[in-house]
This record gives sequence, structure tokens and C-alpha cells, in this order.
Amino acid sequence: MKKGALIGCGFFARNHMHAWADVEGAAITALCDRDENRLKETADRFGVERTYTDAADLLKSEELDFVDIATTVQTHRPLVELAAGSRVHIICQKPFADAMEDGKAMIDAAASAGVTLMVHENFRWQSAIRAAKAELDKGSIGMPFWGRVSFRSAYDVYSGQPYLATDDRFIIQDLGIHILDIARFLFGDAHTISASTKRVNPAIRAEDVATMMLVHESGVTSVVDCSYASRLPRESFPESLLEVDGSEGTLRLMPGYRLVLHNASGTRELDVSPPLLSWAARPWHNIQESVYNIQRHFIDCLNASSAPETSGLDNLNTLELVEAAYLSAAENSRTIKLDTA
Ligand code: NAD
Ligand code: 89Y
Repeated sequence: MKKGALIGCGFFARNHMHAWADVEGAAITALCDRDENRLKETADRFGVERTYTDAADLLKSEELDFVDIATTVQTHRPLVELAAGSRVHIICQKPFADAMEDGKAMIDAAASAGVTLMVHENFRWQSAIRAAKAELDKGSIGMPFWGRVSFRSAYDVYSGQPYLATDDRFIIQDLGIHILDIARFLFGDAHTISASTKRVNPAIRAEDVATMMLVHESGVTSVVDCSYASRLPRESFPESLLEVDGSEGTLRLMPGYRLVLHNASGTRELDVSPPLLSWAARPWHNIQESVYNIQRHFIDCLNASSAPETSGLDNLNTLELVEAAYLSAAENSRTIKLDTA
């Protein structure tokens, strides 16, 4: 049994805790949050007796195999470095860092300590996205040459996560990071990116719309577009939609988790709806299922001594896309060459 502690008992952590209860071979035995009310609420809800308001105290006092860091980005580097110093394996929520140097420092800290570091980059673990990737890998549409990964919504994300309305950066760093990671997952790393951003909602501080174009090493050109200002007749939050054109056909992941594949043999439509886990609630069930999937993957990796798909090192490529997208948007959509890949 791998013993873990959750650090950060905020809005999203409840999903981590429910998922941990379902992951075989893992147990959360201690909790930490500097806010005593949130700490107590989570401890009571999930029946965890050992609680701390200071992460250093937690790491000094507990015998742990791993920590699961579910705080916002500002505290990731100090907490990852602290955990690495105690030689425990680490999961860190996205955005892993808001500067490349912090991402690199966390990777170095984990490598020097000989511990596994996985970024909780869960969107690629959604079953609809895995189903689309499996079709591409099977060659169902031949060789992909063009793609679009799209997330457009007007869902109120600000009530649950008020910092999204006030931070200096919004949609690329918060949501686009997942959508860019899906583009990497499907089409591989990119040579270049260009981006344009816009703020439509006057009540928030930063951009709520972003349109990015990537040229991938695989030869695919992709468009990655995100919006929290799109009032659609059918709200599809939090679905990521896909369009991929290949040499032999096309793939579309449409609202309602409908995967449509078309090639010379005909057209197939598959229902790739996520399972509704016992603790999940629509419309978040898609994200909640992926939280379970990625946490189970982490434990599988610890047991097999293998690197997680979204290791810190892997995630540096996604972070580089985020940084380059902001740079491009600030410079009239200049095309930025990427060098991490
Ligand atoms: P939140 O502000 O609601 O919760 C963060 C909690 O961490 C707070 O309770 C705070 O007191 C605690 N905290 C902060 N620093 C701490 C420290 N040094 N020691 C102990 N506790 C500390 O934030 P949230 O909305 O739950 O988001 C947390 C992270 O999860 C963010 O990075 C966000 O982007 C990410 N998130 C991911 C997904 C996803 O699908 N992967 C979805 C939503 C949010
Ligand atoms: O924080 C974001 C995330 O990671 O998934 C959706 C979200 O909660 C709001 O954009």
C-alpha cells in the first residue's frame, strides 16, 4: 500500500480525495492546508485523522511514499522542493509552474532526490480523448495532416475558482494548458506556435479567449482554440472537441461525446461518453473520471518504477507552449520557435 498525503484542500482537492478512495493500492493518510477550516472540512468529510497546517511539519512527522500537491501555481515550487528534500514521490497539479526556470528547478530537485515527479495533467486521460488517440494510432484515418482541439464555453468557472477572474493570466495558463497538452498527446511536439488572445468579459482581469496555431514535428498543423466567452445554444463544458483530417479519412469528436470516423469503408459513430463514477456529478464527470485515471496511472508507475506519461520533464514541453503562446500574443501573433522538444 502506498501511503500519501494531500497538500491543499481547496475547490478541486475533493475530486482527488474521492479518486484516491477508489485507487487500489493507495491511501491518503494525512492532510495539509494552511487554512484550518478547509483542512477540517476535508478531514471530516473523508475521515482522515492526521492533519497539518504546515507542509514542513507534515513531512517531518509522517512516513509517506508520496505527496499529492493540489495548491495553486504560486506554491508549487517550494512545496515540490520540500517534498523532494524528504525523498517522497510527488504529484503536482497543473499549471506546474508559471516560469520555465521554476519547472526546471522542480525537475532537478526530484531527479537529485531520486523521486518520481508527475504533473497532474489529466485532460489527456479523459476516455473520449484516449478513444480518439487509439483510432489515430490504429490508422483509422491514415496519416493525420491537420487538427483542431477546441474548448468553447460560457460556463461560470469563476464562482468555484475566484482567482481565475483576478490573476494576471487566465485562459491559456488555466485551461489552454490542457488543450495544448491534448494537441501534444495527439500530434506530438511542436516546432512553432503563434497565438492571439482577447478579453471579452469586462468583469475579469485577463484573457478569456485564445486562438493558437502549432506546426508539429510530425507534419501536422493544428489549431488550438479556447474560450470562456462563447454562449452556445448547447453548453458543452467541459468537453474538448476534436477535428482531425488524415490522408485516408477524418475524425471528429463532437459535443455529447460522439466520435465520428469517416474513411473509404464508410462512417462510424461511437459513443465515447465517460463513465459516471459513483461520486461524480455532471457536467464535471468527464474531468472527474480523468482524475481517477491519472492517479491510478501514478500508482501503477510507482509500482513498476516507470516514468509517468506526464512527468515533470514531459510537462516542460506543455509549459513551453504556454509561455510561447503568451509571448506570441504580446507581439502581434509573432511565430515563436520552440526549443525544449
Ligand atoms: P483553491 O485555492 O481552491 O485551493 C488551494 C488550497 O491550497 C487552499 O485551500 C489553500 O489554503 C491551500 N494552500 C495554498 N498554499 C498552501 C501551502 N503552502 N500549504 C498548505 N496549503 C496551501 O484552488 P483550486 O481551485 O482547488 O486549484 C488548485 C489547483 O488545481 C490549481 O493549480 C488549479 O489550476 C488546479 N485545477 C486543476 C483542475 C484539473 O482538471 N486538473 C481543475 C481545477 C483546478
Ligand atoms: O482550472 C480549470 C481546469 O483545470 O479545468 C477546468 C477548470 O476548472 C476551469 O477552467
